Amino acid sequence: MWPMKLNCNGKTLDLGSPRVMGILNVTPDSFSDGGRFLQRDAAVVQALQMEKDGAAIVDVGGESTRPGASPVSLQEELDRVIPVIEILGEKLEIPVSVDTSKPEVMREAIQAGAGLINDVNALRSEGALVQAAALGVPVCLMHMQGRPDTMQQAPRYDSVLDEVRAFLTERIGACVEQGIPHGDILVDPGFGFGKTLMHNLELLHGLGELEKLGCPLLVGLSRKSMLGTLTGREPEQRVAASVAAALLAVERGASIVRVHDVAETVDVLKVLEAVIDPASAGR
Ligand code: 9MG
Repeated sequence: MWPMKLNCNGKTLDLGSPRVMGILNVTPDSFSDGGRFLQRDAAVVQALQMEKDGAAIVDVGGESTRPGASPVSLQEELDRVIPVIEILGEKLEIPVSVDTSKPEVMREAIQAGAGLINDVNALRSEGALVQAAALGVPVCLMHMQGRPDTMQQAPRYDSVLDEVRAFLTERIGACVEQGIPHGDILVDPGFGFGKTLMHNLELLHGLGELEKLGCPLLVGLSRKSMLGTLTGREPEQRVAASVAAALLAVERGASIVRVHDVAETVDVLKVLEAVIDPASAGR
């Protein structure tokens, strides 16, 4: 069994019960166009609210990984995320993670106070694995088939569950060989990253199989297009579907759910926990 508590650059992430990771996208389309300083302030206010609402960690990202999104330059990504992480490192009691695949952003983010690396590219970018190992913080390795700009064009698998498991097994091995302790590794099947609706549903159905990897599972389903396909709703109207998906993921073994709607997800997980362990209710 993996350690219940992760040391995230001096702040603790306790995985003794399922946790919520709040999504903080610091991209121009995420906050109204009021200039950099106003956008930074709005991001900080949103993160503080997530902490109040019960998030256990806030994930800060400056490059969209949505299907079809174009890459941003290193300098642009640094300019977006580092000032926000610096402020959050001081103002939040909970840890901050950095959502990036670039080794330079990893380094500067951890120096600025972030405590976990969330890499949708599973540390495959040049220099990322060595950099992450040197930084000594927990890492989340996510499965993706292809690249964000093209990944949804024609995803195909013989067995999505087997292939995701094999990929994550290989990446865990690469990390351990590079000196990242097994107990500092989280894994994520990467819902929506090079997967059709059927692939995503098969993965969610069989999520429990990934527990055998021996690492905490992090899962992101919040407002994703698979929920739009199932409900016919636009992203902002997918709160109920997102919360249901988070609940299903936690029931199948997810330790962390990455969500936009923190308060709603925290409430539902409180109900789940109370039903599983009535003695915990009201603690
Ligand atoms: C950055 N990002 C977007 N979607 C994600 C997901 O499903 N998992 C993780 N770990 N990161 C994600």
